Amino acid sequence: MKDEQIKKAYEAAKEQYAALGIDADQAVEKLNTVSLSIHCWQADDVLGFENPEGGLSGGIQATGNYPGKARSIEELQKDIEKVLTLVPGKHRLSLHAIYGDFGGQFVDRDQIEPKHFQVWMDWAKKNNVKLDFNSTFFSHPKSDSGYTLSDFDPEIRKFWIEHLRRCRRIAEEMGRQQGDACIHNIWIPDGEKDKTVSRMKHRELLKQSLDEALAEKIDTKYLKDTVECKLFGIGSESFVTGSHEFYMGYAIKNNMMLTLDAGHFHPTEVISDKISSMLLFVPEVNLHVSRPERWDSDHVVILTDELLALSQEIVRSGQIDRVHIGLDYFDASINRLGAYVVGIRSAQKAMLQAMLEPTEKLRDFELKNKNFQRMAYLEELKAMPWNAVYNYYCLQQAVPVADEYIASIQAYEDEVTSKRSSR
Ligand code: RNT
Ligand code: ZN
Repeated sequence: MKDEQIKKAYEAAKEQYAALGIDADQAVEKLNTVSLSIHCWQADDVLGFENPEGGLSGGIQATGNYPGKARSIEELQKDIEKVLTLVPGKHRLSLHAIYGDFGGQFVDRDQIEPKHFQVWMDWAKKNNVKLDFNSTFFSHPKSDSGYTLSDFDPEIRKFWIEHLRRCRRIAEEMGRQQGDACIHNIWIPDGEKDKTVSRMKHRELLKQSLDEALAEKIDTKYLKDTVECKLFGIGSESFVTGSHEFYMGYAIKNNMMLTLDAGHFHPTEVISDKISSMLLFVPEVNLHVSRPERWDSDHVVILTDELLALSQEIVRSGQIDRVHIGLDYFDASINRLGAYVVGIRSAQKAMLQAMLEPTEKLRDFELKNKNFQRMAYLEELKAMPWNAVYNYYCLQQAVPVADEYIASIQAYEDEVTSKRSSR
């Protein structure tokens, strides 16, 4: 598309929105302040760099074997840098503990230190990106029993408590160096395949382990811990220790952040409707935006009704500063950079649509019991020219407009990722 065309379409869209009392310029400015926390693990199917032969375990799975996954920190950094040239806005990068720079040595999870992540902190500074962090409780022999922090075996628990303590210190260091709190997400795979009798015991153990690991007080200026619940995983169909009720209770009791992953609930249960409740009881909410296709399949985020509903709830709550939007999907069956770019751009498009809503007008209808009018406006809004606004935003930020990024990803595949041998 020519610049002139984009601008012309934007001017027309702006007028249409102005007629509804919405300032499109302001929406663009607002969207530009929304930083998504981009997950590092789409680049290599959640393998990390701890163990070259290591596979993925813990009830999650990346299916497909599209060529070109990142095989080293350098390749992963290069891929993310490329992604960042194809999306507007300033974003964060979310690292997992298995993505450290271990210098060719095996450094076990209870031994990791901030120094193993200095290369990422340097990279982040250079690229003007902020980091978030995740402790890694899966893909390790000490989680083979299916349990980590809630294992019956005190030695296993001790190992993972130490991992968690260390991860908090690493995240704290990231927060210090970047002058902005690093969000540290805690997700454990614990659970089992079949009818479990000692549910309460495992949950008691999890509570106790978390209490112990989180006892060290670290300033929330640098570190914000958040806990992520789940309904089930592969091999943990019947029981998951860290259920929604468990972590909702834990987060409220400890006045800490809660992570809501779009794929971690019953098939027709949606996280969009949880935002307005959780914001009343926990200080902040972290999202793992993902696309469950029939189960927690971690498909690439696309513009679905639920993505839009989620964005609307974030914007309508007026609490956008208390909601952190992280991505969490891993599709190994398609070009991985393409997966990143589509997911990021779709998340932004949904946020933009929500920001272009005449919410006050809709609330007013609601107040007056004019619910036909509310419904009709909500329907009309779907067909408003929000995409012209997004295209303009891309032009303004000097990144590819509309489908232009597709060719760029193909070129990167031809020149870079297709030449990588598989791991
Ligand atoms: C697993 C959780 C978790 C992971 C990442 C890799 O079901 O969603 O957040 O996807 O930590
Ligand atoms: Zn998640």
